Amino acid sequence: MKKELIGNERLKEKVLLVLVELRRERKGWAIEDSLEEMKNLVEACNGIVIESIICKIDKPQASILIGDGKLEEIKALLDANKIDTVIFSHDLKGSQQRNIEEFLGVKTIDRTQLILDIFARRATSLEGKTQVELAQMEYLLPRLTGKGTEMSRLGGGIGTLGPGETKLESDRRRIDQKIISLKRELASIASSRALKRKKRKDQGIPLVSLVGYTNAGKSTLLNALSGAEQITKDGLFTTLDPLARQVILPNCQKIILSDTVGFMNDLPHHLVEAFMSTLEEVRESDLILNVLDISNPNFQNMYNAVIDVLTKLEANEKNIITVLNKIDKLDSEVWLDNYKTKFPEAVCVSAINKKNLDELLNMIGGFLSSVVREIDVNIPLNRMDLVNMIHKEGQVFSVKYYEDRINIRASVPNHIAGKLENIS
Ligand SMILES: Nc1nc2c(ncn2[C@@H]2O[C@H](COP(=O)(O)OP(=O)(O)OP(=O)(O)O)[C@@H](O)[C@H]2O)c(=O)[nH]1
Ligand SMILES: [Mg+2]
Repeated sequence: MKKELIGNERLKEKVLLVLVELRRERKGWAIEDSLEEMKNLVEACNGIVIESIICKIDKPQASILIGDGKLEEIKALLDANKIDTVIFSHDLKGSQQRNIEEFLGVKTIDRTQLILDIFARRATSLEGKTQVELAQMEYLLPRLTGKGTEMSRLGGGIGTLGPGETKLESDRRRIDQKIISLKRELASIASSRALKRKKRKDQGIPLVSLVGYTNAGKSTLLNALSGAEQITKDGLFTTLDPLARQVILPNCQKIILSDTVGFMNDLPHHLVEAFMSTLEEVRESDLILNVLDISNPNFQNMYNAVIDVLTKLEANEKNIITVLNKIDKLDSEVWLDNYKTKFPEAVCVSAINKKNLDELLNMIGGFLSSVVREIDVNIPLNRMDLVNMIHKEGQVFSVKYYEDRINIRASVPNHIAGKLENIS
């Protein structure tokens, strides 16, 4: 499985992938799909996979995870290919990582570290950076055992040790403190986010969240529906920071459409936890659009992975519309028959070609019709406050002025409609 390098590929960090398959942990992902995804993850870190090796094991070995023979095989490949880094698809315990690194003599990391690295590269906002740093610290803490001097770069330094305290204890203490302060920062960001959400809720504008596997086309869809200019790219985890935009549906109803971080199979749990304040948007939304790249042969596993994350977020019971995206990449005869039977409730779109977006918008309107109500009310002339409220909170279709009243036809949130029931 060796790759020949061309052009600027020569400048990239050269990686050997070790794909570990624990026989009892098999989850329906074909080994080629896992390999493809690992390669994309490496690419997202500006690396290039030169060699890959598959290890099928029954039980992890405590000291080196895989068998001695395989490790020898890896060492031989390293020597022959000038490889910089070895990446394991399976999580490594701190001691395993150290033992393997010592034996191989090159940097060795696991999939979680790789994903954390991508997130660290992509984070731009204060919230994103804080979330990633928290996930990194949580990952590091249990792996500190015996790492001694290497950890000193994390902070502190000469003169920071208490009397009789070991390096390891002080490192651990520093990281613990850092975790506490990061959590505090995130809590304050989360509360200001919650405040904004409440304000929006009070206004009665429904929140619709885009979720889906990374690279499914969520940001492209947000741009197509709202005219936003969210960055889109063929690659993993392009979006980390949420972005919300107002969209007006064909029935004149306003909604807020929000884009967020992509999901992935076996997303490191520290990351999911650290990104909770961002993902809270999903949990609080009135409707979820689950965007699926139907042109990817592995779409079923990707769909399952997204449902798993939604379940972790306790958002799987919400109203969900499945959006099968990238239909332009399919042979039309095939997708119509095959995919429509798999996802009968889904809407098929091409975000990039803006195809079938009206159907999607109408569907959103249909789902949200329980959140808003159409009204036809007569308001006394001395209640201009109500007229203003309808203008502010809803979509006004017509206003007619009479001698003794104002007639308004509009679509307003249910609670506003309730306030107007006994007027006139
Ligand atoms: N052919 C085709 N490509 C699409 C379509 N929608 C999105 N893409 C492409 O798919 C790639 C990923 O799109 P994004 O919108 O960045 O995907 P995302 O879901 O936001 O990805 P993350 O932010 O990484 O989670 C880009 O290269 C898009 O141009 C589509 O309908 N058809
Ligand atoms: Mg995106």
